[in-house]
Amino acid sequence: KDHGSCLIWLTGLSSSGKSTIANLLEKELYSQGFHTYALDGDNLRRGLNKDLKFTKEDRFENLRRTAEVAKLFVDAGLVVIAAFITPYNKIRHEIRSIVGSEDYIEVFVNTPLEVCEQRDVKGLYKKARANEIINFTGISAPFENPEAPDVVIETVKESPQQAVDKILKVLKS
Ligand code: GGZ
Repeated sequence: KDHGSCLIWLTGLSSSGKSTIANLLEKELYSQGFHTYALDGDNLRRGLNKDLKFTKEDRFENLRRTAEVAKLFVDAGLVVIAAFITPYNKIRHEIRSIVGSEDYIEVFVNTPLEVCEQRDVKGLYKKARANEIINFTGISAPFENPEAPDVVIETVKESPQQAVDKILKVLKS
């Protein structure tokens, strides 16, 4: 597409740093004159997807609908930044095929579970350990490492700015 619209999809555990990177990426793209739109579990699960929970089936439906919405925005000429745990390779594959491989950049925010659990931004790991939350990714639900990510970010070694620079390089190539 000549307007350079595409979908940048961040996958990774809760507290891995997806939102931090997504926010900085959006700021950076905006300052470079791109029109962007950010999608995340917060804005989608409160509205369009509020009927869905965290079973495997509901996650698939959450992500499928999100990918369809993202596709509409990409068709409208936006750079869409999506930050969702996206724990299964099968659904990542489906997202790629909904949007089209040429318009899709998959970013694996690869932060070790121990580090995510230590950060525990919202205290959810603690609740999951206490069985107050069921099907919690990394504790009582699986996270499959991506098989074919376009970018891998190690937040333990790289700053958010370095992560964004890496994504921008792939975006522009
Ligand atoms: C994982 C959960 C769960 C369970 C609530 N498992 O750190 P957060 O809070 O802000 O991000 C998590 C968010 C995950 O929603 P996604 O739509 O990204 O998930 S998926 O891609 O798997 O559909 C977390 C919160 O929701 N949360 N319960 N059981 N995360």
